[in-house]
Formats: sequence, structure tokens, C-alpha cells
Amino acid sequence: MKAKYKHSTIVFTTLLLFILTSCKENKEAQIIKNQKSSENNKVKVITNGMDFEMVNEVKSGWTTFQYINKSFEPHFFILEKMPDTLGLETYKKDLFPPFTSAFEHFEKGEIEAGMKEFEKIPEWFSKVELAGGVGLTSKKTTSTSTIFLEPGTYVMECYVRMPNGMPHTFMGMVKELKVTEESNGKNAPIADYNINIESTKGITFIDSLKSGKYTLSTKFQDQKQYEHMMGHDVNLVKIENDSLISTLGDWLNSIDFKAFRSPAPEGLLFLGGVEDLPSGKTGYFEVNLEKGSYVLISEIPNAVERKMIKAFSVY
Ligand SMILES: [Cu+2]
Repeated sequence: MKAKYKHSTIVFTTLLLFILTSCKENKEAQIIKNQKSSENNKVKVITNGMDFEMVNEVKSGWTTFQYINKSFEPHFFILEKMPDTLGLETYKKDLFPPFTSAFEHFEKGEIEAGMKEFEKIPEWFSKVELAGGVGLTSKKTTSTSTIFLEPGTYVMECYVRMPNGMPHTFMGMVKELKVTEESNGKNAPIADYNINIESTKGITFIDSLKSGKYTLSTKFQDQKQYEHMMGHDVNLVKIENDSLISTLGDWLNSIDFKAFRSPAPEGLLFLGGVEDLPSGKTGYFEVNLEKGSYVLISEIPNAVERKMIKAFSVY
């Protein structure tokens, strides 16, 4: 249920055609305060099966999400900033019935009936703003991304699909996160290398780099909606061989109702990334690169043809 930047159309509509004593005391108090605030901008998100185990509230500002995927499926999460005072309760009440019903129709090949369900989506849905998140992460893998959170109420979800086509959102991978007005006061991370992403130029990055641990920044030079009514993002994938690039592109093409289902194709290791951010914004992610072939790719239709893919090697 990825809504696009201020759109009324739903993601999946298009699927088809989709944070000294007194002196000493003060010092100690300061240390404790620092510890608290540094903990506060680090958020652990654990998936055991079809869930997000994490805190309910964080301070606003630069926030590092460590996503620990303990399950046997690939997952990710995107943050959707809710309009007004709305939260998960409304999200579930208003969106789950039409979406689940639509997907049931689609699975039976009843496209028109499925599309009709989307007419029941309420107007508030058009005001949902996408606000980044952690990119696709393979089973038994941990990935780490840092994004700036504005105060508000967010709903996070993973909409990778079950083998039967039903998005994980409806299987429990949906969670509310409140971001307070109080700032965590953190600065943005310092990047070792920058990735640029732009609708016309695609993804640009260096051709090769030495193995090691890096922080990569992902600058969204612009943002737009594609046929699936969603924007571009950046996912890091280690690939066993280059012939898997088209397989990867096909799997990420969510306008194909049969695509984006688990299990993910063999030979692909998803290592996180940065989910859709608005134009001009930057997100960061940490990588521990071992020797091999990698690609940075967007989850959009025809990513390869659109240069929304960048291959690089690690030596
Ligand atoms: Cu999932």
C-alpha cells in the first residue's frame, strides 16, 4: 500500500496496468543524557516471521534503523507519514478491506472486480507522504539505514508478496511509529561514497571499490511516479552472476501481479538500501562489502531499461 507523493491513486491500482561534587554530578548526568539520546536515535527493527518488533515512539531527527531479518523471506519497510491525526487504526479500517479484497480478485484473474475495490479507498489516502525506510533485506540478514524523521505519525509496511500474491502488509507486516516534536539532536552520518538517483539519469555510482565497511549516501536528485504509481528507491543486491540482472529486474516489476513474490530468485542477496524519499532529500545506509558483483537497483518497472540500475564490483 505504498501511496505516492500526494496521490489519490493507490499503489496497487497501477500494479496492474502499481532519531567538585556538583560538577561531577552534572558530568554524570550529562553522560547519562547523552547515552539516552544516542540510544534514542538508534532503532532496532526485528522481523521473526511476518512482523515488525520495535519501539512505538522515537524522537525526531536523524534516525538509524537496524533491520534484523530473522525470517526465511526477503523483506523491507517503507515509512508512510500519515495526514492529520490519523494512525494505524484508520489505516487498517479503511485500507485493509478494499486492498485484501482486490488482491483476492486479482489472484483469481478478476482484474476488473479487483480494480473496483480501489474505488472504496478514502480521500485521506492521497495525503500520505512516503518518507524513506530500509531497502530489501534477504532472509537471515541485517541491514542499517539512516533517515531524517519529521515529527508525526507513520505507518510502516512491507509489501513483498506471499507466494499467493497477498502483500505481507496484510499478514502482519504493518506497524505504527510515532515521531515526537522533541529532536534527538543528531547530525547526518558522514558518507564514504555517494549514490545519485535521478529519474532521467538513473542511478550513478563508482564502478568498483575495495572490500570493506562503508557508509553510502543516497541523494534523491528528484522523485517522480512511475507506472506503478510509486517513486524510485535504492536497493543493494549482491549477485552471483550478471545473467541474473534481468531476473532481478523482472522480480522487482510490481506491475506484474505475479512478480515481487517470495521466494526471491536464487543467487540474489538483498543487503538493504534507502526507500523512496522526496526530491532533494538524502538517506544513508551502511554496507559491509565482500569481494564480488553487486548492483544498486530501484524497485520500479523496467528498472534496467531506465538505467535505474548500477552494477559495480568489489575487489
Ligand atoms: Cu515482508
